Amino acid sequence: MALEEGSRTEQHRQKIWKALDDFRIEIPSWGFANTGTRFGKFSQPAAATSIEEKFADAAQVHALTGVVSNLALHVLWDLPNGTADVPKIQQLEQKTGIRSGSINPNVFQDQEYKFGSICNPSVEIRGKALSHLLASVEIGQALNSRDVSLWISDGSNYPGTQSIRRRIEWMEEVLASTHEALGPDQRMLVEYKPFEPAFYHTDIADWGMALELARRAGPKAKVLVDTGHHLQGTNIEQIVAWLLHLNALGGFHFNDRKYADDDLTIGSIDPYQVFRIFHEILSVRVEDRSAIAFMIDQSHNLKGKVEAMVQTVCTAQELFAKASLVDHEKLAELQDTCRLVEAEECFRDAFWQDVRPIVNEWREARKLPANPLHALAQSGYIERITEERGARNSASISSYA
Ligand code: LRH
Ligand code: MN
Ligand code: MN
Repeated sequence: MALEEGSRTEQHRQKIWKALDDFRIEIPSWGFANTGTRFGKFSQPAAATSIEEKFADAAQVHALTGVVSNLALHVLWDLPNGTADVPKIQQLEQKTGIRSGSINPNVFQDQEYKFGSICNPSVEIRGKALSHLLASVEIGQALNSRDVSLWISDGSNYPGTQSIRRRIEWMEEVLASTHEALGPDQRMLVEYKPFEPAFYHTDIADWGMALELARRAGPKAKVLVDTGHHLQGTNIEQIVAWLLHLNALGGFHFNDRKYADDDLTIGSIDPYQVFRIFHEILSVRVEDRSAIAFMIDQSHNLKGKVEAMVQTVCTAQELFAKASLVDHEKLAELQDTCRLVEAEECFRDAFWQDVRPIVNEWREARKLPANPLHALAQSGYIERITEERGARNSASISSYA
């Protein structure tokens, strides 16, 4: 019996180590800065106040976890001068060892986008949005970054106020022109979201619309699944299975939610859902696993930002490790013979394994701290950045007192 258990642990170890060796995750620059809700922002003394500090925080998360060598950049927030900021970013890459990850154009903040960006009835404003998308493609090329992630906030608030159909045509034109500008190794990822900031119709509201727009734009366009961008009860892993089947899955923005686009820590509300998504990915043979970008899109209004990001990465690794334990052969056999309870138990058995001791061993073998959160607390990093950034952060937030 003990022998059997020993060999099961050894099997688990092998599966988990292999899965973790392949696992990389990208973190967002905006996850380190002060962010809030539409009701206001609470300033955190340790929040990053500049692109230098965002790179420094990303490097700290990477030093502790070893799996986050890319930092996603939001053009307007991180490269306000467009391509002119590229040399500065390259210097930061050199200094920190962190590479630029996906490039995120921002066509949602400018006052001119009040009635939309790439779907705006004004041809001038659509042209302006296209120029920004093209500049983002150029930034991506200059930084050797593969993915340009497009989130289009366009939509309307009241029925009859906009032509949904004409907006589709305008959007198709802009996306085709953006696709045309992509370099040979570049991709564009189309993100969808059902509502917010628009509350009646959103121009790219779900995966069907994103998929069709990507297909029409061209072969380098794929769908980006933000796990928080679905209506309650949506079966996200089924969407993932379909996109995998169609070779149209570009990647993820991982986060968790209880109600809407809450941007909470991955797996904090429903870890089983992340497990089920990872299972879909691990159950198909893809030639190049890195073709599915794992990115985090979270903003921590209340939690410490670096702590939350380390916690995020560790949680993602744990859930990926659990998903790697599913016995695919056995599961397929049980599914094919419709042995429902046994099939479900085979699936759940992987989910309920405590993988943390093996994940910690893997970390130690890779000369990483066994407990990254504990190591962060011991490192003095948070105290140092709190002291360095505290005054800047309190000055940047006004009080209503
Ligand atoms: C929109 C979104 C999108 C943005 C990011 C900051 O809700 O998910 O990906 O670029 O948040
Ligand atoms: Mn997102
Ligand atoms: Mn979002």
